[in-house]
Amino acid sequence: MEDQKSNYQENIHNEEFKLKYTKANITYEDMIYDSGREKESLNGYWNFCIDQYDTFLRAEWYKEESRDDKGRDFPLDYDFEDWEKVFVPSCWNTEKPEYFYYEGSAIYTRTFKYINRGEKKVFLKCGAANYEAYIFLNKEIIGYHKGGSTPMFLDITHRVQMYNRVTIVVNSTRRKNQVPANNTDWYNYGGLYRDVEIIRLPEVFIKNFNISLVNGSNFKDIKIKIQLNFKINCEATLKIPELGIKNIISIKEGKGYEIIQSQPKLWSPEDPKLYRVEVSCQHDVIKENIGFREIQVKGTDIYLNGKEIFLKGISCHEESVVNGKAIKEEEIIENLKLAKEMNCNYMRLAHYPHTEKTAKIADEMGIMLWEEIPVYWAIDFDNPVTLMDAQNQLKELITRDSNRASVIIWSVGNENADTNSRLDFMRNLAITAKEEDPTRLVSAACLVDHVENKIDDRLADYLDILGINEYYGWYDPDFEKLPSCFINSNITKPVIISEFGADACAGYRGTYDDLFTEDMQEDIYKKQIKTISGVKYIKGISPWILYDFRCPRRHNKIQRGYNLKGLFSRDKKQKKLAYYVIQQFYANK
Ligand code: GCB
Repeated sequence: MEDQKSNYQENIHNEEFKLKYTKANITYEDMIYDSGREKESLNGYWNFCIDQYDTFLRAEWYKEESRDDKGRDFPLDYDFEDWEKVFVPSCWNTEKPEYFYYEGSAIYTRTFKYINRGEKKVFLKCGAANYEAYIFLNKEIIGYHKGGSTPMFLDITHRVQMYNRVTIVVNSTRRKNQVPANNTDWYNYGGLYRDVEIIRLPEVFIKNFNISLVNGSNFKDIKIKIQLNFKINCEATLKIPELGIKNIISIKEGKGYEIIQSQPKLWSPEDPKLYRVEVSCQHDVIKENIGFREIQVKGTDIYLNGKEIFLKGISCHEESVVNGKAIKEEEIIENLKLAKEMNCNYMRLAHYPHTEKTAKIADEMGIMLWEEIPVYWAIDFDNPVTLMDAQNQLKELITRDSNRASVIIWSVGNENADTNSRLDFMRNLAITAKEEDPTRLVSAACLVDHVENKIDDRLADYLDILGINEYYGWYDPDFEKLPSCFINSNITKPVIISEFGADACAGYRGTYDDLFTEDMQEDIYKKQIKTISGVKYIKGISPWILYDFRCPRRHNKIQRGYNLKGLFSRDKKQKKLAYYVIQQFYANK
């Protein structure tokens, strides 16, 4: 390092160039509660440049140095203002054909003006950037974030000026030690694909708050937890006008906790009642709409508000043909509407945290949700750094959505081989989820034990609900194994069939035995439904999947880069035959 320093052009020789940036790591601990607050949007056109060799980071372009110490100009390899403009939020893959397959670093930069309006704190929020984000403000690194689907918050109070340049380097490279790792069955979109915003706050503000029914209180107790940014003693106020609630909550060392008796009308998919909730402390106020409901398991049953339920679900990726992962609000509403029309009461948001907008809209529309972190397939389970990353993504997700009534399940992973190191890793996550949020259920989508042909995953001991993915009739054409698998299994908890399905090209017809036809998909759905209906411990299903999605692993003449297990075509314009099987099944359930 010393040698390199004395060398002309250090940056081209230093392969440890990332170290000084990754030290600025930001995590769930840096999050602030931003829902129900006023924000200013930095969305819109940003200057953009693909940075294949990471030269921005290596050569410290953020410093914008253009002269040596004697005042002589040297040539620069960048020109922020001259770069092309791309819209934020978006995925670069869908912005231009030549970026479609690009994985690596890209630079987003823009300027903004800021004048203080009396606020004491200023935060920058970025909803998500896949996978790493290096955030710079006014020639300084201000944060580094790992995890492609959760938000990051940066306190810029002491760095924001009247004229500002914000630059975010996003790196979408897949790596063995990341979560997810190298291999997934979905497209690896890169980009700054969720909202970028500025939040102005007073000196003392509500860093986090959580409000929910107390489990087992007969729906009569509401508990509220408040955390301030300072460890001070003071008072906060909770108002829920429709319930006649106006309570003072005493805050000790920055924390407040109170149980309030009330009998709210309960949130449910049939009647997604939300209350206007207002929490304030000194000069800070949060106002948002929140629902109250209780979700529990007893034996092999699931209860919503004390009533036994069956989760009539569908799985869904966060994707659209046009926008990739940067799906728009209209698209989220469309997806939830399609699910409702199919008589669903539940959706599995696979395989990573979807935007917080989805849970908000699901709160309003009345759809229960399974939310998941991307501990998917082969993960570096022995690596403590990978575990920290997964833990952090889980905590960021839980913190973000903890007041969404629609969210009933946190899932800690999908289809991971049942090894000792995986068990340690995922047990850890399941315990974390429970500790962070005892009011919801913890699950994971597990594999069937194919050797013994039974459901027998050691992780089950740490889960409230066992998710099972099975593709009998499709990957395993011997459908008869499914009924025997259910008979062979010794089950003491509710089971959800978190996936089953088959590929079908919309409009492609044939016999029940012709692969990739709608007819074969329909036949498999009929057999699945018939078998599953007869199994008492199965308390929900989320077939794979609402609509076809991009997948770099699928290249036969029918797939052409798409996973075709959707009940709708990729543009959601065509319904496949299996759609009606599910719609009917749910109507009768
Ligand atoms: C699975 C995975 C899902 C895949 C699906 C498939 O088990 O969980 O991500 O897309 O199978 O189509 O093979």
